[in-house]
Amino acid sequence: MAQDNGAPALSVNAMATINLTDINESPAMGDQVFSINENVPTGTFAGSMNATDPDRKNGQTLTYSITAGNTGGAFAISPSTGVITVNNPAAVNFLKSIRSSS
Ligand SMILES: [Ca+2]
Repeated sequence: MAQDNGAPALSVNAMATINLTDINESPAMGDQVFSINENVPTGTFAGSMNATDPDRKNGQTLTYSITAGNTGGAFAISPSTGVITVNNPAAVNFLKSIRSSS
């Protein structure tokens, strides 16, 4: 409302419409710990990462990738599903892991 200071005071009412613009929000994903046996074949399921994104309802999709710690290309991740599988069985060897870390 807007009102003047005349006598009598007169006023007017109008409605304000505020449009909200949807902005891109970050996806969320928690750390995960998985356990598998050593010496398993290529393609063995090792775990699944599961990220969420508030913008998924707007048609956004998520793409998964491994960015660090994948020594020897031991694992592969499905870009579309986040499923992690064994990619290089020779790099998934318990004794070799102990040796390389000591
Ligand atoms: Ca987003």
